[in-house]
Amino acid sequence: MMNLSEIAEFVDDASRYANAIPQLSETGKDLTLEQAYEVQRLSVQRRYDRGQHQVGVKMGFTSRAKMIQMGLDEMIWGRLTDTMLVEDGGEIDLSDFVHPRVEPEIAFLLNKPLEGLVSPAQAMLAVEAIAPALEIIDSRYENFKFNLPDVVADNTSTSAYVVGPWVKPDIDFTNLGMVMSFDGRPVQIGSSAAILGHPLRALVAAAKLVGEDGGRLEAGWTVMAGGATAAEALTSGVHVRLEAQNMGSVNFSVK
Ligand code: OOG
Ligand code: MG
Repeated sequence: MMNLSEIAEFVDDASRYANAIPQLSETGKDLTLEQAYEVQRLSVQRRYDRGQHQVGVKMGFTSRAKMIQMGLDEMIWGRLTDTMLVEDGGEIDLSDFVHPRVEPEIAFLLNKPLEGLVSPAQAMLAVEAIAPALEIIDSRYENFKFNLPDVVADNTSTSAYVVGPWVKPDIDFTNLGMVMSFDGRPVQIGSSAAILGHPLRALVAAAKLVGEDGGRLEAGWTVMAGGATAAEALTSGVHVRLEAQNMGSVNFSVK
């Protein structure tokens, strides 16, 4: 049985070198959820040790569509580092990933810290801007299959994200149409309301979950609210665009 640091090295290497690994839970490495978050912390620490730094957090399983697609129904969170950010209009290389998928999200930019139990109104006061965003998830597990501790240990499949133009949060973003297209053809259509009924609830949940873990959301951080629809597999050469009503668009290409 590997200890938690060895498991952290195992999942970090899988992510670093884009190698698929068997599910921890299928190979005698059954973790509690608490141990899984510790593995995540240790594995992302390895990234910090290589010079990366944390720039935010991402929420997972905040919509029914995502829960149904992956067969899990508990909210999870992971850590974003600076090297995961892909510029709007930029390009990613499939060889850097195992089997990437993309999902439409909303990103929050914070201008003050948020910690623990906060009300939606308090959370809103910490929002500098919001933006349409695309998350590129890439489970390191074979066949993109995992249970809750597996995916938490794997930094909740986080691999890259693209953020569109930041807009002042003075628009009502409760229920805005979101259309994700591949080469101009809509592949997922949804609404920001799919994210916990209101994406702001994802920010409230992020402050709570990170607080329970002994941390807080920091000023300057980006918080990804979670996929509003199911994720779509990426293929070579595809151009991905998300158009979010009243918010603008964000896009990237796959080499
Ligand atoms: C886990 C990550 C979930 C989301 O937005 O719901 C997530 C996965 O689906 O691989 O990022
Ligand atoms: Mg996501």
